[in-house]
Parts: sequence; structure tokens; C-alpha cells
Amino acid sequence: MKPVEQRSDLKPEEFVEEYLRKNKPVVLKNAASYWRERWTPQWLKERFGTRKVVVETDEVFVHDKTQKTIPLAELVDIVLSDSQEFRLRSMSFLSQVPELLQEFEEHSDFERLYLRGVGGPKRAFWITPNGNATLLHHDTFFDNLNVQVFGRKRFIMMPPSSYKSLYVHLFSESPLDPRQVPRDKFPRFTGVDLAEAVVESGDIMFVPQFWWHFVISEGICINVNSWIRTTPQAVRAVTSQIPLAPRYFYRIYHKDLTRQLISRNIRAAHRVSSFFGRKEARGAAQ
Ligand SMILES: O=C(O)CCC(=O)C(=O)O
Repeated sequence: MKPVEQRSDLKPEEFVEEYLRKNKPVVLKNAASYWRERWTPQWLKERFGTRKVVVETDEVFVHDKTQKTIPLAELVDIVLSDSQEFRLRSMSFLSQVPELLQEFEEHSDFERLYLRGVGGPKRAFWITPNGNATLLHHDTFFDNLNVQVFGRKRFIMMPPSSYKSLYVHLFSESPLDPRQVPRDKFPRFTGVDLAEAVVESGDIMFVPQFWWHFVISEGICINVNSWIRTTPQAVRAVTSQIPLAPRYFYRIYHKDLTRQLISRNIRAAHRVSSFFGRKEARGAAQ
């Protein structure tokens, strides 16, 4: 596996030219040094332990998970006990805890410096247990800056052009675990350019739109990531590398009105499709 480039002190202009415009991943070493171990599991438990969080389990596909609501303190105790039962991936947690949102906003200059897309950022807050694996997927129209606040994560990445080799499920998810792909079950998985990055506390991982990523937590991790929607020009440039049918789906879907229309039904479609996809994913895991 090739290493993803790592850069320290990267100037925003160079980031935009060399990585954002070229749709190329990079680890921004120490670019979020303020965030290094700023929030720890124990600290979150002490300050906000009674807040309710929606945790996920039984991951097969991103859009097909079992959810449960528990107090944050319970989640922290579970992950500290080395259980992989639950993970938190919340789009709303920072806004539920205004103190955290305010602190994040005050110290997120990197968003303004590095991400120049369409619209403001959408953010997610993550607590993942040691050994957690987030399955292979891409973030479609979003460029993503993922800040490692606590712990260490390994990103296994594949370029958008790998589409044909990944047994894609409903356009943006794949059942493959790139650490070990059974060739007899997935013979099309050949010649894929794999790249790997290890991100440590205080670093930022740049995941460009359409890049496939499979993410392993090496220890308990806390992350905040910011997604910015990219421009139609960038979508056109990147989708030219993928097959015709998904290419036109993505281009149509990127247009706002069509997007809203499709979005209403996309979750239902995911559920139906996951019902069939589960069998393939489970079969592969056995
Ligand atoms: O941190 C993880 O486990 C997954 C991160 C991810 O998929 C993302 O930032 O889009």
C-alpha cells in the first residue's frame, strides 16, 4: 500500500492548488494542534455524561445500522471497557452541547483556510472504540476534513476510479474489507490503487469527494469532521473517472432541486437495497 502524502505547515494556497483542486488526499500534520487531546473520553463523561446520544451498532452499511439512545457516560464506559458494541457518529451532538459547538467554532480556522466549497460546513462528532472499522464508502459530493482530537486512526483509501472493482452497493458503499478481500468471492478486486494514512491526535485527514475510505480506530478515538459541498465543476471533473450510469446519477443528483427530490426517497431505497446487500456482505465475512 502506498502512503498518503503527509504535509506539515502546508499553506492554504498550496493545499487548494495541490490537493483540493486535484482531488488528492493528504494528511495535514499538526494542522489542528489546538485539538490535540483537548477532549478526552473521561473529560466528556465528567462534563456531559448525562446527555443522551444515539449510538450505532451492527454495522453492515452506513445507511443500515441499528440505533439505540443511551447517556454519553454509558457509551464512554463501554468503549473504555474495550467493547466494540457501540460507536457514536452524530451530526447533531455538537449542537446539542452548545459549549462544545462554540469551542469548536472558535478554533476551526482550518475550515475557512482549507475548504473553499459551496455552502457552510456540515459537521459530525465521532467516538469510536478501539478496533472499530467504518466500512468502505465515499462521501460523494463532499470534501471532508477529519480532525483527530483523541487517539489514532488508519485510513485505507482508494481513488474514485476504483468504482468498478468494489462491488458497489447503492452508489457509495462497498462490502469489501480492504485488509482482506477473498479473491474467490470478489474476483473483480484487482489492480486497485490502495493508499494508507495514519492520523494522530492534532492531525487533519483530507478526504476528497468520491475517494473511497475504510477507517480503523487504533485505540479509542474522538473526531470532528467537516464536510463542504463541492462545486458542479469539481463533480464533473471527478465523475469522468467512473462508469456511465453512476456518473450521470451523481451529476443529476448534484443539482439542488433534483437532489431534494431524490433525497426524500434515498433512505428508503437504502433500506431495500441493504436488505439484499446484507446477504452478500455477511457471506463475504464468513
Ligand atoms: O472515523 C471513522 O471511523 C470514519 C470517518 C469517515 O468515514 C468520514 O470522516 O467520512
